[in-house]
Amino acid sequence: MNMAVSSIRDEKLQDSDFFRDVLAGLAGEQKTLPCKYLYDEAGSLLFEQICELDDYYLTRTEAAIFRQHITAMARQVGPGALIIEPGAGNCEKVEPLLEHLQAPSGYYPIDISPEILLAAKERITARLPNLEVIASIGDFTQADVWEGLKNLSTQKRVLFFPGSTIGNFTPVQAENLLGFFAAKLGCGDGLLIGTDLVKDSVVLERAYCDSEHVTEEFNKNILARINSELNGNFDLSLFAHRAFYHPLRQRVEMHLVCLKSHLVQVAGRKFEFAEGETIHTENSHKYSISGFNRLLLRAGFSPVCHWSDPQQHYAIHYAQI
Ligand code: AVI
Repeated sequence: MNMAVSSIRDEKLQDSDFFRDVLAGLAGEQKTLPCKYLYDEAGSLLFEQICELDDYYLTRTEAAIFRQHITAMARQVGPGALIIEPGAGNCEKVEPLLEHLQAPSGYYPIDISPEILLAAKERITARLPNLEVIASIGDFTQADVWEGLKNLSTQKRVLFFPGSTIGNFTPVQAENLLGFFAAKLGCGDGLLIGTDLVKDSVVLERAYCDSEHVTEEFNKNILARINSELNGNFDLSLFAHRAFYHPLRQRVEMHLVCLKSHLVQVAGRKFEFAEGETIHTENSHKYSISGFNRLLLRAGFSPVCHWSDPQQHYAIHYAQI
């Protein structure tokens, strides 16, 4: 590569959130990396594999709750509703709900990936030709992707946020995010949201330290991403995957443990790693029903009801403004 091209590339790189967040995260006393960066193309594929694992009970438990209670959920949402889904991805989870709703006025999925969202829109339109699907491309934490809602008239808006995604935010961040969602809704509008419940630590730790080591690969992939996108030289064999339940914080923490003291370079910056030191890569918060109800209230929602599985591993809550 000639010097001019490489300096343009470096400038672009230094302008990215990924660059800034990684350098700031590795410079802290407790090294951290924001979990949203686990999901590049390889990471997203690995996460899909995690969802299929026997040890990872969350996805299949949530799907079973939807299957069993979909009629009651559709009744709770009510007729003529517009369903809004932040971070919709391939929109697979919402389909059974859309099919069971009485005369929904539309579906408004928001996602950063145009390819995945537009393919999903085609699939849903083929299956439900009378449903208006308005795909909004972008980051759901930014105001612009919500603009399209202003032109849509509807009897009621219901936000759909499954997958225990809320668990990857700290309780304060979760309260702020739900408050941000609440501000997009009006009186009588609703929220249908999935949360993983507090439970036995053995079950929790097995879900995040699976016997097939897919979560290990998912966790280490963030280092591979830094190597390829930020010119890093992480040796993945010098890091081990660790995930444990922290009962006081009610969360599973995911870390990468350094196995031997060494120096790592990222985008020309040097970072020292001591043996045993960790990079904290993800939190996955678990809630009790009452704890989550309190969070909903603080964010401006009134809890209405919830549905759970027989083992009380997971819950889907309905709340309204
Ligand atoms: C996306 N999120 C809800 C997953 C979770 O369970 O916190 C991410 C994940 N991390 C490791 N395994 C799955």
